[in-house]
Order: sequence, then C-alpha cells, then structure tokens
Amino acid sequence: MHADDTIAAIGTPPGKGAIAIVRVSGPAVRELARRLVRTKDALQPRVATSATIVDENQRPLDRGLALLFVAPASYTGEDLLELHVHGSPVVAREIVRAMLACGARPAQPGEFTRRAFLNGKMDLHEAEAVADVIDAETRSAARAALANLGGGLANQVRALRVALATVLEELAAAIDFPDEVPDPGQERLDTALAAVAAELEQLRADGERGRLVREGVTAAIVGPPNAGKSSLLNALLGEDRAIVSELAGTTRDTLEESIAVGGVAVRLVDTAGIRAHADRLEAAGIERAQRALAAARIAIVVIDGSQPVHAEARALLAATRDRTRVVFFNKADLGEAGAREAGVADAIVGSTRNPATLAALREAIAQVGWGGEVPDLERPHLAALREFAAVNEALDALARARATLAAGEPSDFIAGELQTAFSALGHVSERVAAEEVIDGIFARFCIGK
Ligand SMILES: Nc1nc2c(ncn2[C@@H]2O[C@H](COP(=O)(O)OP(=O)(O)OP(=O)(O)O)[C@@H](O)[C@H]2O)c(=O)[nH]1
Ligand SMILES: [Mg+2]
Repeated sequence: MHADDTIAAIGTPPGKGAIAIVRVSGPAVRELARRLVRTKDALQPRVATSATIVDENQRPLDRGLALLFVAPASYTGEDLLELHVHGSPVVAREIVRAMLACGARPAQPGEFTRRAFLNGKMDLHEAEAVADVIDAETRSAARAALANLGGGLANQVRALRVALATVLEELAAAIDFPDEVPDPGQERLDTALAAVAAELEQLRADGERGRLVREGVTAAIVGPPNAGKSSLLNALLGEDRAIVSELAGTTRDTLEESIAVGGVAVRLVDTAGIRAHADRLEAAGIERAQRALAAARIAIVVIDGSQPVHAEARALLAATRDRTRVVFFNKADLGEAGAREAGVADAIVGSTRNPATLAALREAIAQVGWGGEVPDLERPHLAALREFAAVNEALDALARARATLAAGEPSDFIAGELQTAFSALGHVSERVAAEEVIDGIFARFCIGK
C-alpha cells in the first residue's frame, strides 16, 4: 500500500532547542531533496550529510544535516527525509513551509506511524507502544512500552493460535475418519488447552501490571481543615506547590501533581479540608474534595494527631473504612494524643516535616495501591483494551471447553468454543482492525510522529 501524497512536519517539540528535526515522507521526497537540499556530494541513503537547506526560491534557510532513507528501508516504509537544523522554531517552520510550497502537505498527528503500519512496518500493538514510549512518565512505564516494540506479542499469540488450530484439526480428523483416527482423549485435550490458557493468563497479568505503570494511580489527600494536607503534598513533591497556612480552610480548589512511587506515577490531589460548617465558597471546595475522593484509587486521610480526634475526622475515617487508604496522623512533633485515641490499625503517625514519615507514607501508598514495588516489565504484554477484551473472550471460551470435557461430554462438543478462542486471538496477532480502531490509535500521537 503506497500513499500518493507526501507529508511534512516538524518532529521536535515546539520552542527553542539545540536541534529541530523536520521530516518529510512520500513519493515526492527525492524531488523535494533535489530542490531544497544542497550538498557537496549527492545524498547517499542513510548517510548524514552536511547540507544547506534552501526555500523554493533557492534562498538559504539554514545549514544542517540531511538524512535520506529510501523505501522500503525507512520508518514509514516510504522514501523519507529528515533535516536536522538549528533548533529555532522559525527556521523549522520555514523549512516546512518551503516543502508545502513544493507540493507536500502537512502531516496529521501520528501519520508517519500510521504509514508505517499501513506499509507493514509494525502492527497496531507496536504502533501503540510507540505512543506509550512517548507518553511514559516513569522509567518503568518507558521500559514496559519498550518491551512492546517489536512483534513479540503477535508472535507469541500466533503460536497459541497454532496450538488451538492443531487441536481443532485433530478433532476434525477424529470426527471425519472415526475408524482411522483415534479420539484425542479428554486428558490430552485438557492438557493442551490448559497450557494455552496459562500463557494467556500470564499475558493478561503482565498487561495489568503494564497498565499500572503506564497509567499510574490517583491518590486524593483528604482530611479536616488545617490537618496538613497541603503541607503533605508539598513535602512529597519536594516543592512549595500548594499554599500552606495556619488558617483552617486555606485550600479551596483541588490541585493535582504527579510523583513517582516505586516505579508508578501517583497523581496526588490536594483537596479542601472537609468540615460541616463552611461558607458557600468553602462548601464548593468541599464538594470538589468529595468528588476527588470518590474518583481516586487511593485515599490518603490526613488528621491532626496531636489533638483529640473530633467528629469530622471520625466521620471521614468511617467513610473511607472500606476503601484503599492510608491514614496519616500528622503533627506528631506536637503530640500523639489523638492518634493514640483513634486507634486506627496501620495508621502512620508522624510529621510532614520528618523525612522518615514521608518515606513511610510512600511505602504505604505502594503497599495499599499495588502491593509494593513493581518490578520492571520486560516481556511483551497486553496493552490496549481491545487486546484485553480479545484475550478475555478466548479465556472464557477455553474455560467453557474445559468444563465440557470435565463433564464427560464427547470431545467434538468443544470445537465451537475452540473456534471462538481462535478467532478472538486473531484480533491480537493479526493485522486486522476496524478503521475506527485504527483512527483511535493514531489520534493519540503528536504531529510529526
Ligand atoms: N507542627 C506541625 N505543623 C504542621 C505540620 N504539617 C503542617 N503543619 C502546619 O499546619 C498548618 C496547616 O497546614 P496546611 O498544609 O495548610 O493544612 P491543610 O490540611 O492543607 O489545610 P486546609 O487547606 O485549610 O484544609 C500550617 O500552619 C502548617 O505549617 C507538622 O507536621 N507539624
Ligand atoms: Mg490545604
């Protein structure tokens, strides 16, 4: 499949930088290179060549490096030219403008990668991994995305499909030629299906871990006014992000910042102190706090532990009892009377000013949030929801097939279920997807990728 138009875009982020990269891909690339790139010697594929870039009227725009890739040995599978120029947004824009003047058109977000997909350079799983590498907020997320670059997942799932197809063929042969081909036997069938199911379970479990490191979790910092919620946000963040004051009701709006805890991005949401008697403005803040609490995966309940625990704090402790939460009694430097009296198991008693308390809180967040440190994910794993859906469908069908066998039904009864599992897995391993799925994937990309 070859596009008949040529796309151009700046591949580096907007703003000043050391280098800006302009990319252009498509059938007109070599013609564009002839018109816009002046070099001493002819451009050789894959050789970085010092060049003067000129506009459509041959006026010099910049000096830089030109890199030509010839189809199909390029990222997009088409002729592709990269110009590395000085990192001025004006220069890069002028070069793109000259390319457009010579017949190229501006690239859509993700269009280079989309062409790579259409030209068979990568499957959808890998295309999404490209977006995930770019979106990664933590080192673990980047590692996990990297594990998905390369066709590893498709190959693994394809092998599982072959295993299912072999079982289906054996069943078919036994049905068609009952005299020559023996029935495969319940035990042998179950062993084969169990092995496929176990591998799918592993892909799914790794996929859940991948989603955690990729997407991170949200933790709402909630508690009565003046408990030290904003102080906690600032301390965990290591900067004075939120306003802190001795006045109750300082924080009105929710405020969100990300930190990395044990390889996982944690979005901390500081909220307004929750109390019953509040003015209108404060009440609006409290409502937002309640919403943030409801939406968060983890509740960090902050209470002034140096004072007797009053009704509002008790109500919040009761309301979050069945949630994934960390209870923190703050201001231990002033006393621990309240913390002792409340008697909450696993509560952390300490101070936002004490580094040991902060370390304990980070540890507790990782423990309640996802069971501790997340090891890096270095195997290919499920990433997109449609991949999870396909594997779930296959696992369900396999479970039904195994139940049928266990119930002593004739083995050809399971053929339909195996067919279902086989087709479902095709959505992961084969390059088939509805146009809107493809559109959805590439809409995530930035322009120039
Ligand atoms: N002694 C002591 N004071 C603290 C500690 N942590 C915070 N504070 C103080 O407690 C007061 C309230 O802190 P904030 O972080 O603004 O409390 P908050 O929970 O965000 O309050 P609201 O936004 O009003 O709901 C400030 O004067 C902080 O300096 C601590 O560990 N020990
Ligand atoms: Mg506050």
